[in-house]
Amino acid sequence: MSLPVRVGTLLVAFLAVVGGAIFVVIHFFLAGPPVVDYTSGVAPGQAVNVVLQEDPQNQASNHPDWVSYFVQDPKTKQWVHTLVFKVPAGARVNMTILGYDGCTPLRNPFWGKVTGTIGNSATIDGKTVRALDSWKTCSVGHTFSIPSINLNVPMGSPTTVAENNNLCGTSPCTSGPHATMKFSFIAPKTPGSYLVQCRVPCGGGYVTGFGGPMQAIGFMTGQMEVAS
Ligand SMILES: [Cu+2]
Repeated sequence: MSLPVRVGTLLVAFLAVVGGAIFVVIHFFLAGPPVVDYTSGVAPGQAVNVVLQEDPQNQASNHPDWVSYFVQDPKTKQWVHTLVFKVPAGARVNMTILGYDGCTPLRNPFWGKVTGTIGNSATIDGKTVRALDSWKTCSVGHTFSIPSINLNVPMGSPTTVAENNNLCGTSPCTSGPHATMKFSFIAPKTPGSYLVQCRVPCGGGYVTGFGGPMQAIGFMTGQMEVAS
């Protein structure tokens, strides 16, 4: 082989390795979970209807056994594996959350209280609630909380032992025992990113239950993007 051919071959091989490394970094380390947009086509002052579900697993990531939220795309109605969604500033946000996961007791009964919603209440399967006692009954799966606006809503779970032994096993869930939570709140007037966090120690297999999905964006941690 002539020298130019050898140099050329070496260069091509080198660039292939560099390209592969760049792909790995961008694809696995820098790419965040997708943002589901609830702002397009919404007139000023109009309410938006955000639909989520929380599941015992996800089958949509490198960690299929982690508990996770999903967000429904308002246009396609497809479930997207993420907990990042965008709403208009100052809009009324009507939330519907399907709770397919089983119950886990809260570390602090304070997180069983509904705060920051219109009326400081939510409905679970049509019943108005202001607080859930996760120690008295098996009743709380996760929480949906946005700390900076004092929003905290405990998510109801299927309540019976039979239901908890027979949870939906393929995510995003389309059937199986679940509770349906509804509540509304007013999005902040200031555009920006607002942290969304679950307060149930639902990171099974991690120290104190607060690792894994609890600290991974798109699972039990997310962001509400408020658009200007
Ligand atoms: Cu959780």
